Amino acid sequence: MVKKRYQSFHLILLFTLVFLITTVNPPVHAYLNNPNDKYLMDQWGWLNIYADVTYSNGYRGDNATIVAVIDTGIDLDHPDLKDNIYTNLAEKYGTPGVDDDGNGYIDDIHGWNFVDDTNDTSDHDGHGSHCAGIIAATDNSIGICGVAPDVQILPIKVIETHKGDLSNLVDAITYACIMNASVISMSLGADPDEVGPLLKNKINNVISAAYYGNGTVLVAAAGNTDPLGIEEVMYPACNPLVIAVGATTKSNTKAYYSNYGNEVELAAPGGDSSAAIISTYNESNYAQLGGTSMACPHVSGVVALLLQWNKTLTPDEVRARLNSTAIDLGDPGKDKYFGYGLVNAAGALGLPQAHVYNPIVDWFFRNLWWILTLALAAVFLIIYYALRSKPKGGEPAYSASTTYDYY
Ligand SMILES: [Ca+2]
Ligand SMILES: [Ca+2]
Ligand SMILES: [Ca+2]
Ligand SMILES: [Ca+2]
Repeated sequence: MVKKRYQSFHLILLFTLVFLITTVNPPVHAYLNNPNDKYLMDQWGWLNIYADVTYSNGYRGDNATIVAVIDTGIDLDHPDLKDNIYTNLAEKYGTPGVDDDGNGYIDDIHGWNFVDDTNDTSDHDGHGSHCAGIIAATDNSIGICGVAPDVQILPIKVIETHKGDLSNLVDAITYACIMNASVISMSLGADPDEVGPLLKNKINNVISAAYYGNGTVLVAAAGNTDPLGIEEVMYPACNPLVIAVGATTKSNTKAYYSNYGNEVELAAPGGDSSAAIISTYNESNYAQLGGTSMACPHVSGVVALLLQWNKTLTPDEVRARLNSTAIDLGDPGKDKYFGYGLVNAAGALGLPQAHVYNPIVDWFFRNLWWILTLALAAVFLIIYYALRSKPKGGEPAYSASTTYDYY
């Protein structure tokens, strides 16, 4: 009788637990003032640059700030990106086939595609979507959270997949300025020796116009060809008006592939095969990628935060601020591997360089519901066993007939 009751009790407990685990979708508790995005625990790049500090202090980017991502386009329907993609309202509510805002581009609702010269900026590669997510993936409990999750991303497509024509950069940078982008993020580049002088001159001119004329901050990837052993920074990163970004690993060492040279201005998380960078990918996916392409948007995101902190900063002032607050790595002072050092979101905004986010604590917060459920089951079990072993009535436990079997 007792044995039967004992068995059914365990079965009920087991079925209750299985029922809860399979049917209940418990609420996710944000850990203190941190984002509750699902993969935040894996976003070591976000953490290494102290984006947790800026986020918890309310610096998430000004919604009026436009960051142009010149790349392979962006997954416009991605649930973690769609709300942060710039929408040209004059074109959205305008007449199809008519350049409603008179900027020279017909129906440019979400940026422009300079590969096909159309308004279709969707991403068929994933690279552009990945870079965009590092800057501004939405703070919405799903996927990841960007460095500046409240800014708007302007997709400018210059590459279909893998390779593009550098000449598209002239119109792409000009377009970003027409659309009043505050930051231009370029996770692309070419060997400076292979860019013809005429084209280089044209691109240099539009970079100067963006920098001095529009006050736009330009950021570009240093390149991923260090294994070739050549001291060289890719173009346009090597242009003195562009912030050239090298890549670091999870432990803040130089990523083996990251190009180096005197033009490297800052370093940022780019990852390697042991720990890559997680971000949004095309077709509503997420992917782990590594490269200076991933380092560049970390800096672009911090620039956006800095412009929320002080809107009046010129590109020169932005760079001075980023460089003076960077976390020095490698040889003391500026060096050709890390530039001024690892970009530092907290330091740049005058905030304490003390993490408010810990992935292990976050794990406990996220699994609080299950931890409490299992703890409750354990308490039930303990009470059950305590009651079961307790003697009934006033008789001593050993007065049962079994006691006499000894003789
Ligand atoms: Ca237009
Ligand atoms: Ca139109
Ligand atoms: Ca998200
Ligand atoms: Ca250094």
